[in-house]
Amino acid sequence: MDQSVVFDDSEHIIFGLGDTGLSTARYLYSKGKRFCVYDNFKNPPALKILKQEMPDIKFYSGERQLFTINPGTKILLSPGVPRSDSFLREAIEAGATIKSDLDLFITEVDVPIIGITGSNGKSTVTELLGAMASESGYKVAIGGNLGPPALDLLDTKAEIFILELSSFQLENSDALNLSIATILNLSPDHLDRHQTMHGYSLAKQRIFLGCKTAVINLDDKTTYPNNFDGCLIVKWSFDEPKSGEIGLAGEFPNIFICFGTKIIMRADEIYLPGKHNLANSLAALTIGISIGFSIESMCGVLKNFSGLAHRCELILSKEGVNWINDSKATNVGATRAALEGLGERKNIILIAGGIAKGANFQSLLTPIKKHCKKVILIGESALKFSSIISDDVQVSLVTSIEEAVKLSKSHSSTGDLVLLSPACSSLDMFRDYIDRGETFIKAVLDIVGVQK
Ligand code: UMA
Ligand code: ADP
Repeated sequence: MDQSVVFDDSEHIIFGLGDTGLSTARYLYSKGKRFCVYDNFKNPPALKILKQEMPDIKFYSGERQLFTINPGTKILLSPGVPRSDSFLREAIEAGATIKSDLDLFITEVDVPIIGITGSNGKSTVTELLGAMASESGYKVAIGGNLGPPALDLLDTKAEIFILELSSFQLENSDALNLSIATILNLSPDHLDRHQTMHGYSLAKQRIFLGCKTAVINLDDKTTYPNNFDGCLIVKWSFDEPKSGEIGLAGEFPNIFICFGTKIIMRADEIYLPGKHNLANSLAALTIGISIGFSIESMCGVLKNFSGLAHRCELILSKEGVNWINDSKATNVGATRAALEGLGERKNIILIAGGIAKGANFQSLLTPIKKHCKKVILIGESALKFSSIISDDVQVSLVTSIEEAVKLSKSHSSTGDLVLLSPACSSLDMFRDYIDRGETFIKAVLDIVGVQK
């Protein structure tokens, strides 16, 4: 630890120098504000860039007991830093207030900002809606939790901003007064950070603070605002819609998406597979209609949008077996959606496991029993995960993705589906979910071979 005495009376302290911290530093620097940067690590990812671009800005790490925190100091907190951090607690006790990059962002924007949160589907809906806005003729910028950070979007001069917002970001933000805010769904995630589902839900609920319109899923009460606070409520569901709502009508296989009594399109024309993507599509349509996007353009997007990498992505079909990369399934809700959306009879070999983030796997018991012929587990949670799987499903524990792919190859036959959908975060074995997905793709192509 550096023992030199540090006195810093900066008006703002940026805490955390990753993507968010760097975007915040660039913003404050461009405004000529007095600020410094603090990080628990001596060499955080963006330090080199900070030193190059803003050589006069002070960076501190580890000197916290020598720091002068004045009442009124604003800590611009990176989403990855938990509230339990001891420097943060000391700072709050000394009278500092916590703000987020989003609090700064909204002061600069006078066009509509749409905020999207939920446990799953945020990135998909954000991208879908971005494409819908573009097709409807708007200059749109998208970012937030899926990157780039919000403040990096300011230069785009967009007519609409669409932000994916995580519970971590919302926890740090004041009322964002969004034009449209939505919680898509809620299932256990990040319980290691928020402790309980109640705590997690309260963080998500902050998206509605001061919003003009709240978009809710009528089938899921966890998506309703706790306090209506005078905002307009717009609704979607899988049921037949009332006037002003989006929903479904008709009998299988002729199911139609309707806006009130008006038919918009056939549900089976949506390109993305699975019931969860039907939900995502209805949410995106409801937001789009609320803001005035062209219905025709939005339907065109839904018919062609092929989805994002690492989300139920087909990477190889060989000898009747489909190999699917769903590495972005970092919680049980996402893996459940993949099993229910893609599974038929017991034809899935599931590769799962990693860091459970405080969740238990109980809600996967039924879909695994129904759809999986085999489960292959990796990572920190493998033993805990295996304990919930019933005896009639074969389970193997392995130590690498490559081993999991080899085992899947030897157990699969025509009509099967090998699905990497971990229900866990990847950080025990990989850099991130992208690294995990790419490792899987490489192993499949190396071990199973390319398509003939
Ligand atoms: N740090 C500390 N102490 C800590 C934790 C972190 O000093 O206790 C420092 C580290 O040096 C770290 C820096 O703070 O490098 C920044 O940390 P950060 O984790 O907030 O990272 P950013 O690079 O700013 O990325 C954040 C989001 N990360 C998290 O929420 C953990 C990114 O979402 C987001 O893309 C980015 O802002 C831009 O908005 C990632 C994520 O995993 C993809 N999000 C979670 C999720 O999707 O489930 C919520
Ligand atoms: P997020 O940004 O919330 O993590 P993504 O769109 O990146 O959401 O998808 C993450 C994972 O969740 C993927 O495995 C995807 O298949 C799954 N998923 C997407 N939409 C939903 C939904 N509405 N309900 C449940 N799972 C979903």
